[in-house]
Parts: sequence; C-alpha cells; structure tokens
Amino acid sequence: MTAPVLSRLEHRALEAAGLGAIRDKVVAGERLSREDGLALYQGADLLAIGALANRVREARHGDAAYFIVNQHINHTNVCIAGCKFCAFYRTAKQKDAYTLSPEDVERRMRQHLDEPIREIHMVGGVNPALPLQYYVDVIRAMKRVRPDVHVKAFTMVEIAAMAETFEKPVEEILLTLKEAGLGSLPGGGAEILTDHAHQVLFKGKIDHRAWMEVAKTAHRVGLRSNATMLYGHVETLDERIDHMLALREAQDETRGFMAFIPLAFHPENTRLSHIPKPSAADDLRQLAVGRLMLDNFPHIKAYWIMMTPRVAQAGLHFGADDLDGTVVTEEIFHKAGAVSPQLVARQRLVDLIEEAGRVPVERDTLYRPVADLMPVAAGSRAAGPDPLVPPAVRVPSPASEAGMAH
Ligand code: V47
Repeated sequence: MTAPVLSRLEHRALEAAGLGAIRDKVVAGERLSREDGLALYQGADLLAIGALANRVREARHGDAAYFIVNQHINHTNVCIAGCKFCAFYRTAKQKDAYTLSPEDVERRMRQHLDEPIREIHMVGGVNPALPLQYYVDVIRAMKRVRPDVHVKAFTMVEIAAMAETFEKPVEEILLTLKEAGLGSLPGGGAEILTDHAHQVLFKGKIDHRAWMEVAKTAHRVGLRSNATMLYGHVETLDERIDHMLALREAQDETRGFMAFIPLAFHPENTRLSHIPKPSAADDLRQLAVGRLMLDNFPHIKAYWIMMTPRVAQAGLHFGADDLDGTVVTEEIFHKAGAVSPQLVARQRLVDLIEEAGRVPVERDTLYRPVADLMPVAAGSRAAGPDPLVPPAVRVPSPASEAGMAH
C-alpha cells in the first residue's frame, strides 16, 4: 500500500487537535495502539479524523467505491438466542414465526431472475428444528436457480449452532456447506466481542471466543468472511476498541476477512428501545476509527441500510470504500425501524457514489470488479419525488416472512 498523503491543512488540523503523533504513525504505516484508538474516539475534530481515514482509504483504493447487486433472504425468524437488541426473532410458537422451505427460497430468487444479481446474502435465526440437510438443500436450490451466484450465508453464530445441534466439528459443517455451494460467510453475529456485552445483550448465543474460532476455521477451510460490529447500545468505547483489536489480531493470523462493517444500532421494536440511535457524527467517526485501527482489513463498508444512504455516502470520505449492495429484499432493519427503502436500484448506488466524487466499481462478493457491467435501467434517476426511494418494491413481503437475523 502506498503511504497516505495529507494536505498541509490536514496536517495542521490534526496537530491542532492533539492528534499529531497518531497522524505521524499513520503516515509512517505504523500500527495504532489501544490508546490511539481511544484518542480518535475522544478527539473533538471529527473532520480532521475523517480526513486522516480518508487519506488511508485513498492510498489503498484511490477514488474507487465498491458496490454489488445482491439479494437478501432471511430463511427463518425462529430463534432461541433471545438477543436484547434484536427486533426480528420469534419463538417457534409465535403466530408470525416462519421458516422458508428450499422451494420458497427458490421462488424468491426466481422473482428476480431478470436482475443482474451476483450474490445471495442469507442469514436467519438459530432454529434448532432444522436438520443439516435443510441448509444443504437451500444452498443447492439457490445454485439450481442461478448457478453462478455467490452464496454468502450463515453467520458464525449459525455455524456454531449447527455444530452443536448436529454434534459435528465446525470444520465438518463448513466443509459440508462448502461442498453444497457455500461461497463465503457474512460478518453478522459478532455484535461487540467482549464478555460484558455478551452477558448484558446476547448471552443466549456464542461468546467472542467462539465467534472468532468459527471465523478462523472458516478462513482455514478457504471460506472468506466479513466482520460486523454492532455499536451504539450498552458498549463502552473501550469495548469497541477491544472488538477491533480482536479482529485485527485474527486477521494477522488468517487474512480471511474481507470487510469490516460497523452497524449502527436501531433501537425501535427491541427491548432496548429507550436507547437513542447513534448520531450521524458517531456513524462517520466509527467508519474513520475502523479504517485507522483495522490496518489489515482491505475494505470498510458503510452499509447504507443501517446508516441511511446519505450518511453512507458521506462515509465514502470518512474511510469507507464500499456501500454493500442493492439489497433486493432486505427486511431485517425495517422491523427495527430503519427508514431506508427496501430496494435501492443499482443506478441509485452509482448516483450516490458519483455525487460523492468517487468512482463506482461494481464488484462480486470477493471484491473482484465486474467486467460485464449490465446496462442501467433507463429513467431510474427520475423515479419519483424522493430520489432515495426506489420506484417500486418489487417483491411483496408477507409479514410472516419478514426478518432480522444474526
Ligand atoms: O448480526 C441485529 C445486527 C446483523 C439490530 O457481511 C442489528 O456483508 C442494528 O450482519 N439494529 C445482521 N443492527 C446484518 C449483517 C450484515 C449486513 C450487511 C452486510 C453484511 C456482510 C452483514 O445485524 C446482526 C446484528 O449484529 N442487528 N439487530 C438492530 N436492532
């Protein structure tokens, strides 16, 4: 990676903010410490911190900003973990509990066959009623509909639960799913990788040691993954740093993580609804701190569904280089009150990126630029009064199949 180059003004602003030593380390390519991370969270000059992260991002990726055309499917909302931050899960007995059959998944995919979808992102609850064959059949169904699609599915939490339920080693589960067509693992379920957050928020599911062990095992068997961080609830800034340091250490070992994805907590409809949402300033700072601390992560994703398209767009100047995707049937965050539309068309992502002065690069899941760009739908720019709302939500979403998952 080339060294980040700062303007004189940026140099001075960082000096004035008391962040001169951190600036010098970053410019010299030296690793930041826990104390540096805390100073970045506490520093008053958000713009100076953003500029530093931006220069690191530009040194790595230039003006490129990545996105993908993808479809999200949440195969079940039945979950026994009972996480306090989750608005999606249901117990098996609740009226609106659902589990999609492999045929349901196939049907959902067929509804979008005319769209250039390259990735299926599938996650669900921890539903112990499902046999291992179910997961194999679902992946095979996806590959039947779209043989070339990349299946990014099942969080470390779901994989660990399968290993426990089916009494098999994690590695065997991963190899079975890989054999069926699994391409990589999404970054969910990490939440905050500390004992305190685990105890307070999600003690019904695996802790940080187990999450990391599954991630490393996945990387060892040749499956790459992402890593999320759910912030803005009960965690301290120290815990956010712990989380990132744990990821950085694991990445030194395996090099298997592709993107770090900070997820802003949406309190609506959760047991933590009294907690205010993180501010846009917190979102931008978190992107910047993630970029600066996670020096061995190639990509920092500003997930527009969680951050809103506008903040994610600004994030492209605070260290982020990726907006995730078109997210054709994302239901997860709508349950928790996210205002983002269900579908932002490919053109809208291109617009968001270009308006930010960046160069859109359509990618596949593994961040390879897509050579055969599909033509953009004519007129999508003038779709309606609010340009951030897509012309239509194409798939009717029965309430019984809506979802939030690990
Ligand atoms: O693991 C749950 C989080 C995650 C809430 O890998 C919540 O490319 C906010 O992991 N407010 C699922 N967040 C989403 C996820 C993801 C998203 C986009 C891309 C990728 C990727 C992964 O959502 C869960 C959990 O941490 N979550 N509830 C909530 N109320």
